[in-house]
Amino acid sequence: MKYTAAHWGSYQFDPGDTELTPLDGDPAPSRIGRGWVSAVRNRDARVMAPVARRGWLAGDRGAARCDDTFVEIGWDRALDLAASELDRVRQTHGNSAIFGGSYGWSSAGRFHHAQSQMRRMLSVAGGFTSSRETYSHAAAEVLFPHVLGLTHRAFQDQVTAMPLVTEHCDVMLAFGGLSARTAQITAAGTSTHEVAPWIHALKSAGVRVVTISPERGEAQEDWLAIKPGTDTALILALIHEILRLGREDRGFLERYTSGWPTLERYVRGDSDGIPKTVAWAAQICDLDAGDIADLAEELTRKRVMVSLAWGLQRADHGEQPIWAGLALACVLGQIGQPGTGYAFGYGSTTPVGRAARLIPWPSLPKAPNQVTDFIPVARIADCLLQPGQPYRYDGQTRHYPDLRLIWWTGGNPFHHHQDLFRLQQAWCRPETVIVNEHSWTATARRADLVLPATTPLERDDIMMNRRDPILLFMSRMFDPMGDARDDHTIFADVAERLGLRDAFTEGRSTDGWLRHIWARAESVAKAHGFALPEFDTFRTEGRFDVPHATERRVAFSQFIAAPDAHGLSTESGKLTLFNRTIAHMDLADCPGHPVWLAPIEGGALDSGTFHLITGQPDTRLHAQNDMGSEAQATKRQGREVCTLHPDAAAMLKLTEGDLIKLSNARGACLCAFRTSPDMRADCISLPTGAWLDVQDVDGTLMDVHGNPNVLTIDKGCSGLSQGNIAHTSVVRAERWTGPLPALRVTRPPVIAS
Ligand SMILES: Nc1nc2c(c(=O)[nH]1)N[C@H]1C(S)=C(S)[C@@H](COP(=O)(O)OP(=O)(O)OC[C@H]3O[C@@H](n4cnc5c(=O)[nH]c(N)nc54)[C@H](O)[C@@H]3O)O[C@H]1N2
Ligand SMILES: Nc1nc2c(c(=O)[nH]1)N[C@H]1C(S)=C(S)[C@@H](COP(=O)(O)OP(=O)(O)OC[C@H]3O[C@@H](n4cnc5c(=O)[nH]c(N)nc54)[C@H](O)[C@@H]3O)O[C@H]1N2
Ligand SMILES: [Mo]
Repeated sequence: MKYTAAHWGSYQFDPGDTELTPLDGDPAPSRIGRGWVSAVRNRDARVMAPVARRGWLAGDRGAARCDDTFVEIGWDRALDLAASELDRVRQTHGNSAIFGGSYGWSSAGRFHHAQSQMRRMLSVAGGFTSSRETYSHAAAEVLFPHVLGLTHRAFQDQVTAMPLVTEHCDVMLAFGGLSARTAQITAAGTSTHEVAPWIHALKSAGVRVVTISPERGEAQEDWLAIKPGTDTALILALIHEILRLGREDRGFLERYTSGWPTLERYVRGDSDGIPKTVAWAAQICDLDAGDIADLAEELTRKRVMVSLAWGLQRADHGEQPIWAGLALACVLGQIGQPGTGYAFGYGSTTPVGRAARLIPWPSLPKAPNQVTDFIPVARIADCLLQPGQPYRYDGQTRHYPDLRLIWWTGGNPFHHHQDLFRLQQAWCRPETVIVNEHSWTATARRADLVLPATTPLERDDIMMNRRDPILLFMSRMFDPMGDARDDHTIFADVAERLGLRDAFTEGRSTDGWLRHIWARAESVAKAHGFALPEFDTFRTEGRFDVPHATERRVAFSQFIAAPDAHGLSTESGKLTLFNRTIAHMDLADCPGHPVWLAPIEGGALDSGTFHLITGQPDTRLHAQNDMGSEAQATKRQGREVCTLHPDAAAMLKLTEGDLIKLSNARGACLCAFRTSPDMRADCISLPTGAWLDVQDVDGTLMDVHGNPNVLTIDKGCSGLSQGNIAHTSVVRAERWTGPLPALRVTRPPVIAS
């Protein structure tokens, strides 16, 4: 038996197999995995050989970096060109002109992690401008250290264990729902999927899960169908109603929080003249005032977990709902008790709240980056369009660097960024774009040099995840497709051309690195009281189960038990409900306490327009595996399928088989549709990840495949975090009466050498 792993799960196979079987013992294997092999064996989707863009070879520095033809150039020339371009840019403009932020999920496996390999190489070559935070939860990453005294990662590591919620909670307020769809995923791989069974367990135990979301979500009966972007108003009204009833936990607020009096004055309306009553929130959130009041009253009598999905803060003023949610949990006073309190990210991925012991397994050692400049990750288009311009970020006024060379590995900005037509303009600015990819993604199609990488199924690696009870030796299943090479090999060969091979590889082969990482893992295991097998034994057996792997944590339990001895690393040592540091930043879009601020789009909607919800796709990880069988099987006429309410479909006069055009001032796309009563009638949900296919249709540039990021807004949440606001946008929808353009999403024109 051999094993392998992906972010969506772990698999076993026998030598010679061409299909994967989910790992024994996984109670709910992911559907995404069913499309993995077909996606990576799809020759039309794979980059088969190193290529350069024809215009770039002829000296064009960007203007036509969109729909050009590529030329096969062979590995030697490709590596020479990559190395000499890197050298030219660092000599001419300095290393800060090289952008190695390269955001993206790449693939599971400790050693062949694409970004780690690339950043190591760029670091030994003198450094690169990096990026901070993630597209997943940037607002939380910047806010939490101020208000919780913890990094987002540290807080995620102590989110209360799921079984404790089943045992001790009466009401789970699930802002953004609780979803087994998103919990298919764990960064770096997962051996099992326990969120779908957990949702069943909650129900069997009689825990009332209240889904607060524009869509009902999976199998959840209690649904408050909130208008998108208005959760903060609802939360403030719940607090207001609890105050009106006189049932706030004053003891908790005094002992464990700072700044409550300021927030209380705001909620009561003393500071701005607007009491945040249930009636006030009802019209903002489009909910029934009586339902909000009843819910508030119930919360004061029950054991409550305030749970927010990550998606809530991927929106304009995304800091506010998660900060307000913390305030609500403080008003209820149940933080630090088993199964109640405050949580962020249950179900957003598998490991949040997993009852597993944390073991800090090693990864590829970093090399020091001598360039300290960075950008907030979602500000890439602003940076390219406005070099030198100032922007606010976490209390600083910073300036965008002048980037000349972009090297992207293991990510797909033409999937993940917002307002992709704007990114396309920005993408013409750098002198050179190099992309390592195994597939012809929209980003690879917009590169000057494309270096074909292997997939995890084509190489040996190790799956070790700090929250996973199983270690796997990932064995190669197929030979590399075409001329694909491992990212490590590619970067070692580039380093060689710069005279830096040994600095990059430390003299190790791939096998030597796997053994080295395993040797470091052995020390980690020893420190945790158990022994790992010898490397060769592990390689042969393929699987190691960590002993005594269970741990049932309670978030903030130490602080609650002894607030003086275990004070938080915030400005007051307590949970901050008004924060002086943030207040002193003087940001209109993120003042010193949670506030209701209307989002940039989505107030009163004109007829024919809808809120656009662009959540994670069920059949793939972002844009990965879109060309695999599982994602393809759900498309209609080859297009991505959006969901809308039957009344909305009737209003648009849609009939079965129609396509829809979604548009706004930023762009337009075509998609198919399905109807569902489990969706607000003023919302359309179009999952992310359909490979971008921009075509000129009757004089209009549009994506013809169903990629929502041509419609989303490229703006930061606020001057605090600068996180993306993917969930905030409004679109016009109409029945498509034009021609049906043929899709052009796979290999672009390539001239053989
Ligand atoms: N509208 C909207 N947009 C969003 C979101 C949203 O909710 N709404 N969500 C955002 C979020 S949370 C995220 S995390 C981002 C995700 O955005 P990305 O992480 O950029 O998306 P992926 O498709 O996972 O891109 C990973 C790429 O790495 C490549 N890759 C995999 N393995 C390897 C390898 O070994 N070597 C090399 N060289 N390449 C490899 C894959 O082929 C793939 O193209 O999207 C964001 N975008
Ligand atoms: N299958 C699959 N799973 C994934 C991924 C994937 O690509 N595919 N990506 C992974 C990644 S990188 C991440 S970061 C996580 C993200 O995980 P999440 O952020 O939890 O997922 P989303 O689908 O973006 O949004 C969650 C829910 O929020 C709801 N929502 C949208 N707007 C609002 C609002 O204004 N108010 C409220 N109350 N609800 C709202 C949506 O309807 C959706 O049901 O998912 C991970 N899991
Ligand atoms: Mo994410």
